[in-house]
Amino acid sequence: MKSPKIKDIKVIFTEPDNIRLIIVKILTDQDGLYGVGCATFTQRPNPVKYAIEDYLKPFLIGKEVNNIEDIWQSSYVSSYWRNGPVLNNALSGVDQALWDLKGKMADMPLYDLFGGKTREAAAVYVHSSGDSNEEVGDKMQAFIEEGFHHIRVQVSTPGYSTYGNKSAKAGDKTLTNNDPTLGPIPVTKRLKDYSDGKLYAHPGGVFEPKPYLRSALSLFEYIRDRFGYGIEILHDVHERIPPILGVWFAKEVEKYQLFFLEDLFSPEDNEYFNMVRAQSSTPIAMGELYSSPHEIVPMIKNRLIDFIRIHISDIGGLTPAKKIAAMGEIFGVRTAWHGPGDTSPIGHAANLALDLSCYNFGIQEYSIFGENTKEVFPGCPVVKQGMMWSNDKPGLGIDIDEKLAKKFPFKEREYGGAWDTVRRADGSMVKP
Ligand code: GCO
Ligand code: MG
Repeated sequence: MKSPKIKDIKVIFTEPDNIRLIIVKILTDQDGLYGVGCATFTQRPNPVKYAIEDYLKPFLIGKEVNNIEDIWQSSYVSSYWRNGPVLNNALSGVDQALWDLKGKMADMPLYDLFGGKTREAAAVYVHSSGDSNEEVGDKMQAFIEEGFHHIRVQVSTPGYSTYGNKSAKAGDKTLTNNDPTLGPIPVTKRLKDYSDGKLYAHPGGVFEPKPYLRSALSLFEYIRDRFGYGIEILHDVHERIPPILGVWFAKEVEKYQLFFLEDLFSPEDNEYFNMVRAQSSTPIAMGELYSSPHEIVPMIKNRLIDFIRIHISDIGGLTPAKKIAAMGEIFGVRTAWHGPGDTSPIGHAANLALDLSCYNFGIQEYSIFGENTKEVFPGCPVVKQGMMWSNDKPGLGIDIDEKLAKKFPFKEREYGGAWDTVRRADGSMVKP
């Protein structure tokens, strides 16, 4: 079949539910035939847009859309220096749009193109967060009644900034300095000093590892007391603790039988996963911060993780993700693609195409789509009874309503939308 050619490449910015999303649309020389892809790097949208409009677009106009692998390989090295979240998100937007086009031309949903379904639907996990163990438990109960079976649990550490919850605000009265790990300096004073009061994407504050670890362990004890072991619970450390405490924590939580423990370390501390493997059988998930094959391959090759948590657009799209999933299958590592609010519904549809077709699927993270988001993206994957279902339409099976998307322009943000600045009580930076 003669391949259509790329006629234009558009970048669409929209934030229907207060999270900045980046979409790529590839128009072909066949009227009405186009593809869509996710290029969402919510903290740095502009460089992704420039990388597409100023570099990939002139490089790709006129190329045949059939040749996805050749376009991916040549685009990947067209910058000579490669990898990293900016260039990979730009590449992902193009790549996912080409796969969407491939499915439309073959009149097949993408999972069929990838070898067909290995399961009817993809089990998802949702987030239960709260300022107390009881609040987390109550939200869990509601999710269980909706049919969810996998739930990520995160609780606030009283008086501190905690990932996955409202953070302590400056001068938070619940702060106490009778915590032996903090020493004599009045913590309340420190918090007032360091919070600059500006609005971050995630409000910052003071984080201390030991109070966090104690509150997380008390949460797991509470959850297992209240719900038993019939429900799967997950937890995201979000890289904030000194690595050796991560090794200790992975051992401490064994008795709570987590489905997985996520982001114990920052990517810079990958070597510590060797220690965890030697001392603990807690299932380990890592990957959302990886944006290069150099970070990913050793983790799979050495079986240092149980779940691949990669943010697919951060590694360049479906073309590399398919290969990483296949490598995972050979090494017994399962997939758990990153699925936060800052993955667009188009990105979630791309996750789902792999979830349904890969034998070594593990679990799919699902951040509940907002009402505006569902309007802007007709064909959003449907989630019911704790599972994500494909609509079986050709390609990714989802679209973007450009007119509606324009009604949700990017809002102004402090510092352009920086990730929150979280500091230790002594003022030193906490690395996410
Ligand atoms: C998760 C992630 C997210 C990230 C966010 C960064 O497990 O879903 O940790 O919450 O923090 O996607 O922009
Ligand atoms: Mg995470």
